[in-house]
Order: sequence, then C-alpha cells, then structure tokens
Amino acid sequence: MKKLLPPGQFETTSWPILHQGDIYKFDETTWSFRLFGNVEKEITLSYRDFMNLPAVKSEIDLHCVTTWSKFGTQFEGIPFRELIKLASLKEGVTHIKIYGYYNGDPYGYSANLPLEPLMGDDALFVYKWKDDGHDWQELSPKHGYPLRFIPPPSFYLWKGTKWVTGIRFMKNDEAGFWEELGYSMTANPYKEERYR
Ligand SMILES: Nc1nc2c(c(=O)[nH]1)N[C@H]1C(S)=C(S)[C@@H](COP(=O)(O)O)O[C@H]1N2
Ligand SMILES: [Mo]
Repeated sequence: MKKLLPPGQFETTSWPILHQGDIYKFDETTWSFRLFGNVEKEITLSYRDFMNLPAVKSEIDLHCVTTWSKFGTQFEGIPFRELIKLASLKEGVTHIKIYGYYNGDPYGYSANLPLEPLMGDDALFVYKWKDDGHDWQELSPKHGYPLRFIPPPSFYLWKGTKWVTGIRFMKNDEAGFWEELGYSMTANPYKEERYR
C-alpha cells in the first residue's frame, strides 16, 4: 500500500496509546453491544454474538490528530457493515455514533461519523493486529480490548472508539466526546480537519 503522509503529520513505527480516563476491564458476563437510535427494533449483542459475525483482515493506516501517523498495520476484525446487516434502519439515517467506555460509564465516550464511508474493509471492530515489528496478537487492554473501532484512514483516529459498547443511528450529525470539545465533525487528515 502506498504511503501518503497527510499534512502536518509525521510517521511513527510504534503504536502510541492515547485516551482519557481509566482502562476498561473486560468481563464477558456483563459485556454487551447495543444497536439503537433510528432502528425498527433495538438489538443487544453478547460478546459471543459479536465474535460469531464474519471477520476480515485488512491493512489500515492510522492518523492521530496529535500528529503521528502509523502505516502498514494489519488488523483482524468485524466490518462495520456486518452490524448494519443486523439492524433495520429507519428511513433517513445519515450518521452514526460509536460509543465506548469512559471512567466507569459504558457510554461515556463517543465519536460521530457519516454512515456511507463505513461499508468497506477499512472500518472494523478490531480484536487482533500485526505490523512489521509484531506478529499477530490480541489487542491489549490499553488499545481497546476486547473490541475497538478502527476508522477508515480518511478520518483521524479519535473516531476510533476503544472498548466499544454500541452504535446509535442518527438522522442528523451530532458531536461526540472530542467534537463537543472543539474537534472537527468530519476529521479528514488529508484536508487537515483538526478543529471546528
Ligand atoms: N473509549 C475511548 N476510546 C478512545 C479514546 C478515549 O479516550 N476513550 N481516545 C481516542 C483517541 S483521542 C485516540 S487518538 C485513539 C487512540 O488509540 P490508541 O491508543 O490505540 O492509539 O483512541 C480513541 N478512542
Ligand atoms: Mo487522539
């Protein structure tokens, strides 16, 4: 895959760790994932339900708004589109929010995204990764174990919610955790959309 460094970014080969709050401790007995908002019927998945969905492996570049970019990382995970297949969306859904754990609140973190660009192999709920310096391995708790979202490379990495707990389907765009604090709604690194 060709490397294209977005403006204002530098390349790193390490995978830095960035988040607010404490690190979620996985407990399969209490873990669940909700599909809610503008859907005909809300759905709640167990960890087993989620992990039984078809998975893919793909290489996705990471661009963090703090200016590091990491190229050539491979991820294994469940494509966003597999979750769409489970939910019947109401007419007019254009955006989604992916929720995740933050300081004891399962829905304390969120990031908004448009629905349309998330249908490919580069929008994954990830549980394994590898790169040139690391063989295939489980995602560590710090990177979002048991499941974290990795967005397409046309979005900064704060759109990649760790410790995911649900997707809300929306008829309007709505700010998430960082967007409320002044970060970009659209967050395209190639257009250097950092703030709003
Ligand atoms: N639940 C949760 N997910 C989160 C965050 C967070 O604070 N809480 N931080 C985001 C930000 S700002 C970034 S840059 C990426 C960093 O992912 P990494 O630590 O795996 O590199 O996670 C994103 N996902
Ligand atoms: Mo970030």
